[in-house]
Amino acid sequence: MTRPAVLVARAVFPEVIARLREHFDVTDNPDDTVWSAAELRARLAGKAGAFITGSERIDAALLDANPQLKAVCTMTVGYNHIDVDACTARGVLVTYTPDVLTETTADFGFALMMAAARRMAESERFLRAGRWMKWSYDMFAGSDVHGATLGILGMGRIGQAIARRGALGFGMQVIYHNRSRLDAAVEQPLGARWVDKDTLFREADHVVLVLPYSPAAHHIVGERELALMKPTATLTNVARGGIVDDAALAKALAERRIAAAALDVFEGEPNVHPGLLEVPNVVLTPHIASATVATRRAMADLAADNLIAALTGARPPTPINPQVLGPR
Ligand code: 8YV
Repeated sequence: MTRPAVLVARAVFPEVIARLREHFDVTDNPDDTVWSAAELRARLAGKAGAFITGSERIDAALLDANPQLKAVCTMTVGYNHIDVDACTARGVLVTYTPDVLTETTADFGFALMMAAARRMAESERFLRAGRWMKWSYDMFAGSDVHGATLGILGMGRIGQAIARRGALGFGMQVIYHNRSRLDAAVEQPLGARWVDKDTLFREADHVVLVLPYSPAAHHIVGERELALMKPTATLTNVARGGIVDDAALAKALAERRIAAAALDVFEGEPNVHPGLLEVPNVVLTPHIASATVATRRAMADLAADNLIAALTGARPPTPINPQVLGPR
């Protein structure tokens, strides 16, 4: 019996490739080349399944060129790189990797927020440049994290995990904005208070963005929102590029209209807005919030579990559009 053919679009753990090879005829990408849209489309020819990351775009044109494709399994929790409606309309299953990265991503978001508040990257660059000559009372004086007001935009799984760190570990007051208010059972243990978006920007000492990207969220943080923030406040983005207007943020940082920012995601990454590279009061990391060995392995394993189930008639653990699944 011929085995289904699948494409693994980027390099992943050899153990995960080996597992996939037990079920499928696997074409992988050990050199980790980032393919153009046309290359990806061409390499998917004859493939029933695609194992992808956040760098691969799945759209209607790609699906139309590959009508044999049955499953797209991404090793990400965000899925704005996939046109899910186009997949559903063509009966293509889409799966993602929620939960396994929640705590790891929350650790990193919290660390970035602390690094911005306490000016860690800025002061490290100063020391490495050989500029540390003496102690001074106000050298790199930042703002406190403990006891401060934490403002979370997007109170999903990762937002709640960051809120837990702030409320239970650092005595922070948590305010949040979400389309819908959370149950009292979730709010109460954290002392979390729902506020409208403008109030969040006005009142928070540290704003953390954890909402999924959608066209409605494009530049949800721009010049207007930055102007609402306190001049002592910080902004951290571990969500997606495009949620923040990076040009407006670079300007606000340069003019010290907010104290500092910390960014793990960027508009048009891996390119970074040149204005952000010039300002000292921003911590910049290359989209690594979920990057621990254990978590990346759990993400890859879950994506593989999904692909194996999808193409062997079993129920995939984490589908995004389960409506395309027939009875299994
Ligand atoms: C990934 C992420 O590292 O899961 C997500 O949505 O943004 C990150 O965890 C990245 O997208 C992998 O391609």
